[in-house]
Amino acid sequence: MSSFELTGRRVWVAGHRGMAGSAIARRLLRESCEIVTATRGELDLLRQADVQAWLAGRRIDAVFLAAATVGGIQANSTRPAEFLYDNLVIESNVIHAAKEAGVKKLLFLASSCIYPRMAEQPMREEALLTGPLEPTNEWYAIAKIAGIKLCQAYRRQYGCDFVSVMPTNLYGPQDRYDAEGGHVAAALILKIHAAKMANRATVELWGSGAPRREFLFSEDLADACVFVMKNYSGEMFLNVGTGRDMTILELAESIARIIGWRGTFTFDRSKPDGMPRKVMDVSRLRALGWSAPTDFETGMKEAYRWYVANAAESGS
Ligand code: GFB
Repeated sequence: MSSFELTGRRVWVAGHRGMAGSAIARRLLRESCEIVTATRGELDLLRQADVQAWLAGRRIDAVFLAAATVGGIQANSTRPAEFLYDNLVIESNVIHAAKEAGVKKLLFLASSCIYPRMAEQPMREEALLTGPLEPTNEWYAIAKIAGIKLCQAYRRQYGCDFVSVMPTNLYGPQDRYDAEGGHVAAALILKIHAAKMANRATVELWGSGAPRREFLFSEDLADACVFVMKNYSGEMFLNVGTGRDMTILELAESIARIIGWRGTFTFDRSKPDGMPRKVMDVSRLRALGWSAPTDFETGMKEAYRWYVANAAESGS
């Protein structure tokens, strides 16, 4: 097993304001490294020359590339240009600039939506590019596949130690709690909390409630990213998840129980279901020695606690 020391290193978390990046920055506080961040005002990742100039002057040893334009099924399918263009440009700029600046190690966060719509479940890393993508998120998936390929290409041609991880669906602090554009877990926390506050008896779910998804706590993803950065080097990317899934209706019922709302769910079947099932085969990462420490109930209670303390009033 390869080993990369973080102690004493200068580590840039690109995307430190998002759900994954903020969790990585918090997790790195335990690593005795120097955490470097830049706000969007300080550095626009869409501008190649700015990214190169910024990295050239900073002696960064390691990069966590968590910056991306993200969102749930509706945002993905209604803003295809942004999801494709922003993500292609951000990852190209950061990966190329990291090579130019002599960054020693880079970890790129891709997404489980890169796998074909009808991939065999649980999805193994080998399923990449074996079939057509899920139409609701193919733009985002194409960009993330390109990011994985960039890491592999820079490793082959320039010897860069750049690796990729494939997180499954996430939930946790600093997600976008937005009923229209958010991921399903955040959107349901928002909608069910609002129903409880307003004493409403029903909450509408999109689609049929039957699709199956796997949910990983963002703090566990961060722990996995630090583990991979320290312990893994290779061209093959690694799935990160729990290996367990549930239906969207089961997710909604679990969140309702945690929030303490006793109503019923209705279904808006004009909204898409998306991929019928998405659950990761996590045996590669498990064999390296990492598995998700937080059970769903504990993680979701923490996500809800964060939502109530930080985002519930503004509804954003
Ligand atoms: O997280 P999500 O929006 O995207 O979940 P994906 C979508 C699933 O939840 C669909 C159902 O089956 C929806 O019909 N759903 C039910 C809802 N109610 C709601 C709701 O109120 N909001 C939302 N958003 N969904 C994601 C990609 O695909 O996969 C992400 O959008 C990322 O970009 C992630 O790649 C891994 O799971 O379908």
